[in-house]
Amino acid sequence: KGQSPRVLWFTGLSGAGKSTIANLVDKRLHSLGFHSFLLDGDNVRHGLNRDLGFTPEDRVENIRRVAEVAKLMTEAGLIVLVSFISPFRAERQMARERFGEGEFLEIFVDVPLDLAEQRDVKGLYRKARAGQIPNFTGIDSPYEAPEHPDLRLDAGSESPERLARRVLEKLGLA
Ligand code: GGZ
Repeated sequence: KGQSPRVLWFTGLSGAGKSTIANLVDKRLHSLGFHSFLLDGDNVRHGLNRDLGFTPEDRVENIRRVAEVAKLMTEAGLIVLVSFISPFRAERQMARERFGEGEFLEIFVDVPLDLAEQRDVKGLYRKARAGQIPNFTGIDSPYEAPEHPDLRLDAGSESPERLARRVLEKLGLA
């Protein structure tokens, strides 16, 4: 306790593959007998945080609540995977500070904006460019890339499967 990661905090642009990679890692952790849980937009933004949108203030509050929930879950003994854009350095730092040394792993799912936009898996970038989604990260809302992430994943050129494996290697589990 106090040394091994309890929180795997994935950060990166929309469409970078955060949740895909986090899901693969989560499944693998389960099959290895770990009790883990994935927090992402699907299970948090539709419930606990459904009062929040995408203004800078709302994103700050979104991440604050997510960090607090992650803290509670680690206290309950879970390994928590967190998958949100979490665009601001200050909030990621704030989240890190809730945990002990070595317990928090910041994982930067790094994809060039133009590639995320080209892939546009959900058609959101196109809508954002058309002015239909205000405050879209990378278009008219900033993304502050981590300067010293614990792990950087090159999502521009490697598959989610490979990148999930890199996370497990980092944990000493692959
Ligand atoms: C960014 C948005 C926006 C705006 C809706 N900007 O690719 P997705 O769809 O599934 O993931 C994105 C998700 C981002 O929510 P987060 O809670 O991760 O953001 S933050 O950490 O900044 O609070 C995207 C969708 O929500 N989405 N509007 N304006 N992404």
